[in-house]
Amino acid sequence: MSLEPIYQAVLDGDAKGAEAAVKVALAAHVPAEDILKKACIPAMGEVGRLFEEGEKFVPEMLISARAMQTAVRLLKPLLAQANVQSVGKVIVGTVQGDLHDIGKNLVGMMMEGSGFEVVDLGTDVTPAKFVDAVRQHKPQVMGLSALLTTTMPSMKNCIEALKEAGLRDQVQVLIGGAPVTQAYADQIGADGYAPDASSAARKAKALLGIA
Ligand code: B1M
Repeated sequence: MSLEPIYQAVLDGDAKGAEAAVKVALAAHVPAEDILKKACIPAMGEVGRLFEEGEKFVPEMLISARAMQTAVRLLKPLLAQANVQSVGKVIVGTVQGDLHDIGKNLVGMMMEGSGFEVVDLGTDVTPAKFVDAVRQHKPQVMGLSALLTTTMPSMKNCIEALKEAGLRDQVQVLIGGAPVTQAYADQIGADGYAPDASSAARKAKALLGIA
């Protein structure tokens, strides 16, 4: 079936339309992952392109993001069907100065779906907060998300803060987000990079040596 109504509703920032269209697709047994990957994510990509070209503005990006989040709420139970036994604990957060959370939320969901216990620290998370969370929750993986080139350096600051706190050896640092690359991960000494939410969950398992 065509996923165009979902794509269009997210692009237009029509949350009610997105909700209705997702319900129709789910009723027609379209897999949740297809709805996400073939309609919602491309629609947000198009929003970004239109923003770059000056055809959309910040408030429109925001209402598209809300429409996407409405769709994602319906998909979440299907994407994150909990495994019986936890394979480990992950903390995720969007780094300091950065308020983009859709990608980070998807990473959390896919991690949950892969059997991880997820602690979500939210957005605009300072290196000190990440360090405190590592002390408190003792995760095996710390996942950092950044969507702005200007906030990427905060990822490096988080790694430095872990080193200063003597915790660097206790947690695997996984990074991602649209401007982030494997080369950047190597440059700042992160343990891993993943380009999207599904590969983030796979990479987290690989870092822990889980098949
Ligand atoms: Co902003 N924004 N935004 N924005 N925004 C971008 C990122 C931008 C690329 C748009 C553009 O110019 N084309 C641009 C950044 C340019 C740059 O730095 N090079 C930009 C800008 C400039 C800004 C503001 C500065 C605009 C302004 O105020 N003038 C401002 C900054 C605010 C701040 O953070 N301090 C701003 C604000 C906003 C909104 C609040 C309006 C809204 C965010 C709402 C929200 O998140 N709740 C917003 C949005 C929606 C976008 C775009 C359009 C969409 C982002 C998104 O949700 N994509 C975005 C353009 C774009 O990305 N094409 C843009 C969908 C999401 C599923 O993808 O987040 O990439 P993504 O996540 C993916 C992967 O990256 C990966 O997996 C995810 C799923 O597959 N991933 C990881 C993410 N984190 C990971 C972590 C991992 C592994 C993988 O391991 C731990």
